[in-house]
Amino acid sequence: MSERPEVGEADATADGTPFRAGFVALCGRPNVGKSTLLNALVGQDLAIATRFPQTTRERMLGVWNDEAFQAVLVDTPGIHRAKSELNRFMVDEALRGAKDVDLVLLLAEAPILVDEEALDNWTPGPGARAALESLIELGRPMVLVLTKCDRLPSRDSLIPVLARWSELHEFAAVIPTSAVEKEGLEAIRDQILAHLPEGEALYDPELLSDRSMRWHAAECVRAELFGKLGDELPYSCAVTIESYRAGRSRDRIGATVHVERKSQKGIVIGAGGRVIKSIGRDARARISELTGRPCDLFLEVRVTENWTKDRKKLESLGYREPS
Ligand SMILES: Nc1nc2c(ncn2[C@@H]2O[C@H](COP(=O)(O)OP(=O)(O)OP(=O)(O)O)[C@@H](O)[C@H]2O)c(=O)[nH]1
Ligand SMILES: [Mg+2]
Repeated sequence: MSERPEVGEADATADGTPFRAGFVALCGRPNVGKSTLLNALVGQDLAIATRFPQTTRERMLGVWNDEAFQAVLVDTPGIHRAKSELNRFMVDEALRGAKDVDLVLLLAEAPILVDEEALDNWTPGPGARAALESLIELGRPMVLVLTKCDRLPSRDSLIPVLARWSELHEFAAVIPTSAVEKEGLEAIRDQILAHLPEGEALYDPELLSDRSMRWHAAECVRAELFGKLGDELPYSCAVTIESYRAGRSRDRIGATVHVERKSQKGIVIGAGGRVIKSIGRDARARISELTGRPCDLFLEVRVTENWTKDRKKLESLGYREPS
């Protein structure tokens, strides 16, 4: 979470109840749907979401302005067993994101199980339990959000799943959801409202996220790297923005894609520059979607040897703890 701004006295909402404002972290294992849910709640694609685990690397605050509250939603990286320096940074970042918040939404995928016997024997896996344990240590109220329920043949199959989860922790609520079908979002809203303290909005309601457009532009490029480069290479890629000039009618952005090894550079560029061109074209469209303005995007690929394993190099690429 970021520094909590000073809070003034709350104004009443239209129905006379006091306005509420605070922080809500979205946490859980990689790929469970945290970024997708944040986007669904705020109603805009602020956080990149891909079919690959470990897409999100840094915290991002997305501001959800409801008539009764302002919830500052904290998107976090997935909690997992980290091996590289980059992965350790990501897990630390996730736990920093959940520290001192008013509510933690613990997201977990609803298991797709068809036969009853498998359901009776089902229990959250070791990774999910470890994520839960590390969040319990932070001592914040927690709501369990079961995600991707649209994939289930029947919602009845959730009853034993909800029961197993409830044996592990006293959640304030357990909510089956589908971000894709916008199901369960109202129940999440109710829980957020119940947990936020009374107070004025913490952020300017015009502000969508706490991150600069430069940061979002780099994320847009990363999303396209995930979309266009096989299963492994995106994990070796980082993106830095070298220049961002807002012109009168269009923005002009220069970015570098960092890879870890020389052999990776050729793959990112592709024969005749085909791959990098298509990454650039689609990233540009994503950036324009966010800014509402056309832009030119110039991409360069550079080898920053073994950057995922070296704390100093990570910091130089922007992955650093807040000072
Ligand atoms: N069917 C279905 N798929 C979903 C839903 N929510 C997310 N997904 C998919 O799950 C995948 C992962 O989604 P993300 O939002 O990136 O997950 P995440 O938890 O942020 O992942 P990391 O940032 O990697 O930890 C994407 O392919 C999403 O489209 C849902 O409600 N239903
Ligand atoms: Mg994510």
